[in-house]
Amino acid sequence: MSVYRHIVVLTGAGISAESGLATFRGADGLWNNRPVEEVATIEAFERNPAYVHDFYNELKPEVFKARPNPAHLALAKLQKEYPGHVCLITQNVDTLHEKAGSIDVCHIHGRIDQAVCLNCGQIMEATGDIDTQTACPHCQVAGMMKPNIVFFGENLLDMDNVERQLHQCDLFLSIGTSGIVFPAAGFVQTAKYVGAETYEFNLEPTSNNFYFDHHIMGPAGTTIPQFVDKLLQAATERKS
Ligand code: BV8
Repeated sequence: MSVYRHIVVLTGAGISAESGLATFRGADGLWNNRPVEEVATIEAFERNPAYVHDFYNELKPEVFKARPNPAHLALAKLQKEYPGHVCLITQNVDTLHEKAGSIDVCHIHGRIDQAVCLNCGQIMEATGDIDTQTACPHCQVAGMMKPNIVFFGENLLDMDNVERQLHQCDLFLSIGTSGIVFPAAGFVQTAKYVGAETYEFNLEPTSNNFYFDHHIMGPAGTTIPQFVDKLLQAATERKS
């Protein structure tokens, strides 16, 4: 196992599965009983904001109840103890990485505990329900609040930072994502292009698996702690 200067980690819904949160495209998929077109597209929000607000308001209690699992905890440990830089990018709108102790988590698809005012642009905490009548606490305008979640057809958040991180990385780990949604599914190509070693952690090979040097199959709650221990072990041996 080498020692790396700059590790970039991309996580998807699969890393939160063992915390009891549904993934999007699995058998218990979040989208299964609600066509994604009705919920997570900017057109759906413009057409029927009340329906989209209801969907996310209903989702909040179970997301906030969930606890980080060993995969989240191992990544937080890696960030704390690894001698190189560890950048954590997530497609997930839950905050289980933060609850596990991770810092500077890059939420490219937003966060379910936040809302954004479409009138003044202010992003704020929103752990309670928001709806079409909610007034913005910043500009007081009502009816312009939106979950701070990136819907299909919207640009991702923090992409300048993501591009910078990817262009510096020498190790890229993709954990619990089906590799279907772009541009996140293309991050591994950038990592490959700059010469990084690439690992995919999943229960099964994904549509993206051609770009990965290594495939570690199994539940992330098992495979990630094992892999993090190997990375830390190699760094310790290098030091001694
Ligand atoms: C954009 C927010 C520019 C809601 C989400 C044609 C080709 C290419 C691209 C496109 C295209 N047509 C349209 C596009 C662009 C579109 C896109 O990619 N569409 C796809 C479906 C083809 N992308 C966009 O629109 C993005 N924006 O491109 O901006 C633009 C601007 C204007 C017009 C056009 C383009 C915006 C994308 C963000 C959309 N929002 N979510 C919410 O989260 O509630 S996406 C949604 O999918 C979630 O964020 C989720 O994170 C993301 C990816 O899903 P995964 O995390 O991978 O989850 P999934 O269930 O799929 O897979 C779970 C995996 O875990 C599985 O592989 C499973 O095996 C594994 N697993 C399960 N358990 C475990 C496990 N692994 C390990 N351990 C376990 N225990």
